[in-house]
Amino acid sequence: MNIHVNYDDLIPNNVDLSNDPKLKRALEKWHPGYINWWKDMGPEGFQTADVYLRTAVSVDPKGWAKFGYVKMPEYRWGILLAPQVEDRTVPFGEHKGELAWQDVPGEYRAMLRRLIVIQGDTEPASVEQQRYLGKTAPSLYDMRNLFQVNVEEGRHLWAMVYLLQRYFGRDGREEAEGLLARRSGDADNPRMLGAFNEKTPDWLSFFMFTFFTDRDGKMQLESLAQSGFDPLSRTTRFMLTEEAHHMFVGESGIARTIERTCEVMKANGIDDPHDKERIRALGVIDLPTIQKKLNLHYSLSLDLFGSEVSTNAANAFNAGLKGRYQETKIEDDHMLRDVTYPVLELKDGKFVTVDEPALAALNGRLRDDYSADCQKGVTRWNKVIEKAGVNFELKLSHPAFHRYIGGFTNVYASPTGELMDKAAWEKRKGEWLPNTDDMDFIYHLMQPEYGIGKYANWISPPKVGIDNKPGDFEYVKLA
Ligand code: BYC
Ligand code: FE
Ligand code: FE
Repeated sequence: MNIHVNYDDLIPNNVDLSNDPKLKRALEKWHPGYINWWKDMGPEGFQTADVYLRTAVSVDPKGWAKFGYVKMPEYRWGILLAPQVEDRTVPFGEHKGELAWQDVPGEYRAMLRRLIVIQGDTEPASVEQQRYLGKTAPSLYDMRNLFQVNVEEGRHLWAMVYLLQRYFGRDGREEAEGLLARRSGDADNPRMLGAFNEKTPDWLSFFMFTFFTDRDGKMQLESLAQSGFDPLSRTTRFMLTEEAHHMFVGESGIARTIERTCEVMKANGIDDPHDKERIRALGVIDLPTIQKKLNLHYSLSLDLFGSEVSTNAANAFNAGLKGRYQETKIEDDHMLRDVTYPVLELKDGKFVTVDEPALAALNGRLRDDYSADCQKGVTRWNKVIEKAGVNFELKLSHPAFHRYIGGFTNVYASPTGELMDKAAWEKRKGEWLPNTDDMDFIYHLMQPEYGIGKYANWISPPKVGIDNKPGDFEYVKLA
């Protein structure tokens, strides 16, 4: 197995591309369109800057990345698969125990292609959503992290396009074109999933997005990493190594914002976290506004799990294409015959837990695993608040709050799960989600800070630099 990557090819890879001329040609044909897309839809205004980026140069867990200054359009987006596990078998579903597939199983072709296309579609969508954020970066450190996330999402698109071009022939090539043609938020040709057509208008949203929405990415990639289709398993396994940094950017970004708010409150003798006027006047973000952004991005991300009870999910599991989170660590038959899973549902105006067939409830289960993972980060944020001696607690909103997909669609609930009618909800939604006043405040607050080693007033510096660089390191050399 190739641990090391061939960097001589136009497209760096560990899939022996030079010995597959047909695939090589197909990818090289797609490449210019990708670069055009990056230049049109990638980070606006910074394409000629030198950015201190990590590039994947190996799939060896002990040392897979190298750091150096790169102009983003010259980033080496490569095709990297985690090493093949010898004699790997399908870990779940009707084919459990059979040798994992090295080619697309004909009967599941359409289902598999759909999963890959949906996964692929989210990657460029997020780059599009984040394209203006460089203009308001709170520091060069943060700007660099934004661009790191962006180039890696670009690489994740390559990962899915490789699968489409390598394993799906003509319709795979058409889907690969479609991935460059759709646009986040476009009225005529939008991205496929709801949250990827929303705006990421400011850095608070960016941090929430990388915490909550990239974490959906983690959960979905973990499920696909279990796949009996071995190339999908291997490519998503390597994507997960990059994903950890994206969630770090979100979690630490919010933690630094909270830390700074609490620090400024203390220094000015403000004890009441709800004293919005005074806190905002000091140029930091009040904690209730952070809670509103949390409510927004968490609820949008919950929609990404699809319906809690879903035949699509059952079919993908039965087929051996998409497993559960940490499937191989779960102790059961991995077939889910005659077992149930408790799903929160609304029945006769009350929230009740219903035992649904476990196969049908796979999306609900993954969403629960996701919520538990989110809660760990929120608990760490609350420690920052507690340590500062401020009396405030951030909370994940109730799963029925602000939902457009699944069993809670058209349900009107507050973030604590209090039910009401639509009119009452509409009247109060500005208490729970960022309203125009909040958005105006954030918009005016977020002015760029491009000084070396300097940070905008609303956010604390990080504890350590990227690649152990010192505090005065020039992460982005602006052209
Ligand atoms: N928006 O049975 P259902 C990431 C559609 S994020 C719009 O409820 P299913 C990243 C669904 O397509 C990870 N439509 O759900 C993060 C279906 O339509 P059709 C992305 C939606 O199919 C940050 C119908 O509703 N990867 O990587 O079991 C930055 C009924 O579907 C939505 C994946 O999602 C929605 N939210 O589950 C960068 C993995 N939800 O086919 C990157 C691949 C559902 O009837 N995708 N629908 O027309 C999947 O596993 C599944 O497609 C889903 C949906 C989990 C998304
Ligand atoms: Fe990604
Ligand atoms: Fe990501």
